[in-house]
Amino acid sequence: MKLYYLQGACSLAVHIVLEWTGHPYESQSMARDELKSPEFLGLNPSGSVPVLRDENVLLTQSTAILQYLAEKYPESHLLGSDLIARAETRRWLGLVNSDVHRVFGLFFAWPKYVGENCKEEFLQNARHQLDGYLSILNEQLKGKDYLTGTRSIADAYLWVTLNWTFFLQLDLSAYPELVRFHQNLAQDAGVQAALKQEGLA
Ligand SMILES: N[C@@H](CCC(=O)N[C@@H](CS)C(=O)NCC(=O)O)C(=O)O
Repeated sequence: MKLYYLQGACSLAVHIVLEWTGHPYESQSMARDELKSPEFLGLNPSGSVPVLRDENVLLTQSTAILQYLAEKYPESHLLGSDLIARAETRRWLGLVNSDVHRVFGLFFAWPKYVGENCKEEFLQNARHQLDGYLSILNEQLKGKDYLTGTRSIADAYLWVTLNWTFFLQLDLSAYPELVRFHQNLAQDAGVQAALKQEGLA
């Protein structure tokens, strides 16, 4: 099993989940420009991470990879124990991947969308969208340590996206449950190990 990752990117969620499964794996750090090399485009034509190779299985897309790992290692209990619990995990995973991650992408890549003259308004609108999602997540975490009540693949992904707020200097203080969630999970042994692997701790 081998993970291709970019330091601190969404692939860190896969790195954390690989640690949570406790099974051996390899990981390969990629430089951003290497993602567009012919070799890497052969693995993922989108030129993005994460990419996971597991013998003859080659997977892209964070949600597919995370669910693959959770299903491959059911003893890790990272997806949910019954139909409803699994649907709940996928619901939060979907919100983090399709909505939260997408909006963070606007902060990281705003020059792809607007010129310097529109930057401020664009980022204000992005912040407004992000706040909508953060409010929902903050509410969901009230009285819980994890999104669905028990640790799942969705938590790893949420943790990684919240980590980006530090890099982007986005204030999270209006969301005390998210701050608590981020601080608690930062102490998790699997999170610590994945950060260390990526040279971030
Ligand atoms: N929909 C994809 C998005 C993957 C993605 O956006 N990866 C980013 C890192 S978070 C990336 O590789 N960016 C490099 C680039 O686009 O040049 C997924 O969920 O895996």
